[in-house]
Amino acid sequence: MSVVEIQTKVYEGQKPGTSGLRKAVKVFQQEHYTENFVQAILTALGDQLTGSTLIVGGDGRYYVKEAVEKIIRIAAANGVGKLIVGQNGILSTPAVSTLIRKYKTQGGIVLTASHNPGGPNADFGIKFNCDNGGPAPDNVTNQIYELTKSIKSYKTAPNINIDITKIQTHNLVVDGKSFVVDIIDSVDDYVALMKEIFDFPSIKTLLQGSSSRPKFQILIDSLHGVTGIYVKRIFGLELGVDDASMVHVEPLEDFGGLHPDPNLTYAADLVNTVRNGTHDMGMAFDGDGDRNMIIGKKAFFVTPTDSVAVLAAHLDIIPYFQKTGIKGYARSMPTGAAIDRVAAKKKVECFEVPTGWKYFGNLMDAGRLSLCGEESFGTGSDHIREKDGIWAALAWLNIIAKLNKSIEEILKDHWITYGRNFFTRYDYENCAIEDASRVMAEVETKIQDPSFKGTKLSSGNKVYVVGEADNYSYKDPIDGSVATKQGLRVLFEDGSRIIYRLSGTGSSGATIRLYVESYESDPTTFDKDAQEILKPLVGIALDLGKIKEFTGRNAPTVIT
Ligand code: VG1
Ligand code: CO
Repeated sequence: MSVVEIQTKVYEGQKPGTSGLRKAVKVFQQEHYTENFVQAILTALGDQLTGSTLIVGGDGRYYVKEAVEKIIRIAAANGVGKLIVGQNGILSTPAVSTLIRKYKTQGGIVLTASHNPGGPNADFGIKFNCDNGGPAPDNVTNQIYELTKSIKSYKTAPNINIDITKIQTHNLVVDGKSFVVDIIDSVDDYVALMKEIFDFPSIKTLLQGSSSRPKFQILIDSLHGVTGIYVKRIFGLELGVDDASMVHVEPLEDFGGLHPDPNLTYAADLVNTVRNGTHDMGMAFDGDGDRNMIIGKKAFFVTPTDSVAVLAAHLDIIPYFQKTGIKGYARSMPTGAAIDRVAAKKKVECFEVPTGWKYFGNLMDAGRLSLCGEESFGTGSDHIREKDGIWAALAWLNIIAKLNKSIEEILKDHWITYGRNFFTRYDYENCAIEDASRVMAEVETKIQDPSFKGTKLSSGNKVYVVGEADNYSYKDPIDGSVATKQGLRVLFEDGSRIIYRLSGTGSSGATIRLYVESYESDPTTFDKDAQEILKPLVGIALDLGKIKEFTGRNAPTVIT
């Protein structure tokens, strides 16, 4: 097999966002566009590149197969020693992280736009994960981006044709050097890891029922994303869940037209079925399998903020943490602070990091973090370096099996012990970039005024006093790196918070995210609806950013 060098031109805007490069499929399909970015990833590996092993796989969306084919050829031509590729190009994001760690590779390339829709007219994405299994940190993605700005050519071995549908090892010689492509089962290694972490026998007893307790009925919705194949193996084969309880479990290139984002809006089917049915628990996952939504009987909603806090409170039930100990907790900045209260009570270290899983990795590598979460339906632990949807569902089941309580009872007990952090997020998707920028500028100007601190803001009969306000920046406690401009924060004296951010995962336009949180210790409030409790604060937030005026929107696209 011979190598050729292809001349190319620079494409503007190949800057990775919160989680990799995400653009419309049509953008990736432009001549040399995908190749340029892949070459930049490989070049950025520097000394590690020659003879390296990399994992390659994606969420099964449209264009994954084409991209895998291109990566195989470009990797071969650049002196990579071995690629481990999921069958049909399919690997969930948590599975890629698992494989990088298990086979101690130099990293992996994840082909996904995660929760963004798929298909020829929707989105695609490419993300690089480093040798710890986690998304590349800012210094690496910046380096990749710099390389894309000056690229003149890329190398490829155009005659390589590998059948990625069959599990098989291909030994090639490229330019006189050995090059191996190992097509592997997409699920095996991940399942093995889950079985080491959790108490599968007791989860199985819970799901099958026993003489002392009826079957705990679950309904799983994979939204036609990648988790379908993992769900069928783990819940179907290993845990004996019947087919009718697992829906949308065939990965499809366009997710069957669904928006593979597990929230109350896009997983409405699941929510309605559970609301009207007899299920004890419903769960949904996103396109690439790193997000999860958990609901209880009659669709009792568990916010991601509460979910990670409840897991934190009961983490010692899970066999993995009995072995490793509980090293620390963390959440992303906009995530509600419920887990902080658990950490304080249990005297465990707790960190706040910017949005995006890449910020948790250093803490985990340094042995200071066991469990973390994001309000965006991301929950995970140091078993890998990505958030992990199926892991979160299994963690809940393991805890339910032990506590022998319903999800609602577990939550209510939690609030009695710790109080309740009411939380909501408003997303204004696909706004004009100028409109979204005006909202952010409006808030930033206001909060930078020295007199803003101490201001009383009111809505209805509620008055909130501003304690602090800033544009959030974070210094990594391990390597000292600093991330600035991570979101505008208004922190009130009573602990309530309003946060404004622009999304870094969209492929066009701008999405404003507004996060609102308030803490209540009065048990008479616990049963109240979050929207009702947070209404005054939301009103203040909308006014402060003049959101209606600048965006022309009367309501957000998604409320969580
Ligand atoms: C969103 C979420 C963030 C998450 C990121 C990647 O980012 O807010 O918490 O880490 O998506 O998730 P942004 O910049 O759009 O707010 V995934 O499942 O799309 O990889
Ligand atoms: Co995802």
